[in-house]
Amino acid sequence: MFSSRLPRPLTAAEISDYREGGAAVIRGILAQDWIDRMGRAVDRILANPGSAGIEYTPKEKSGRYYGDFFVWLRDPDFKDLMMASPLPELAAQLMGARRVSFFYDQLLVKEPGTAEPTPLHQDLPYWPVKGEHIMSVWVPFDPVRFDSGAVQYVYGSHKWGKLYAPKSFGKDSGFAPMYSKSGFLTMPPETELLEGQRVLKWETEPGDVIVHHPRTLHFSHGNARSDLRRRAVALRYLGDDACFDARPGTFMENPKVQALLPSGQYEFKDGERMINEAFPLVWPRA
Ligand SMILES: O=C(O)CCC(=O)C(=O)O
Repeated sequence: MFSSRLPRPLTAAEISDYREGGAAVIRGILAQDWIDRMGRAVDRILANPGSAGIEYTPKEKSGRYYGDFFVWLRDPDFKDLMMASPLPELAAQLMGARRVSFFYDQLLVKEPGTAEPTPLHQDLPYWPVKGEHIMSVWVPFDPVRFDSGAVQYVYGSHKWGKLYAPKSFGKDSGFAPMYSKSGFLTMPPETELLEGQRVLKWETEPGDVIVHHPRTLHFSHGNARSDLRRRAVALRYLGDDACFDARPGTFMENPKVQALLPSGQYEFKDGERMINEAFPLVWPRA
């Protein structure tokens, strides 16, 4: 039986680490049966990439950095993870939200020997959403080590009051035309931005998750290990004050992403709460 409830109450320290630092590790949240089931589900997707799936690793190079979006709309295991696992309750408690809806899932796999990094970025500029109750839960299905692609987060950067223009994760991913319209600040060179900053990073075991705020700057290196895969999915949840932001230049303008959604389900008015078949209410449970 796959548990749908949190195995323990969150601690006050976990909640304040998330709110103050903009990222926190929450250990021992998913039982092994969820991990085994999702490991198999991820491998199915890797063997049968989606129509919006992106190979960030060029063909001639070693390893594989694969990304995909809205996998839950075609895979029942991804759907159960975002909806029927302990994660909606976790998101509600960390955000302090009464009602939580699901925005989308993003699969992010770095196979052994993958050089491609994930560039330093904040999530919010990529998304047509605004508000404070917006949260990502990064769920790894393999042990993650610092040299296998652990994600790193700039402490407190969600409170800097700055948003930097989105960057494409891969050169040929098809998103560059959208992002050039965003109008946000151009990010200074990464070394300059990271100089003197406290950077949070954690090695994790399957069952642990990492949560981060949509304005937190984060990045990861490639997977330099030959013995460890790094399969993970980032689940994006929206709470009480999150709503549609009609500004131009977001990833949902990409026709390949729109084609994943039931017709018209990505059209909202500015300021409207995004709840429909494609963005379902997941907490409290029906
Ligand atoms: O998995 C990674 O390398 C990056 C994760 C990320 O950017 C995210 O969860 O928003």
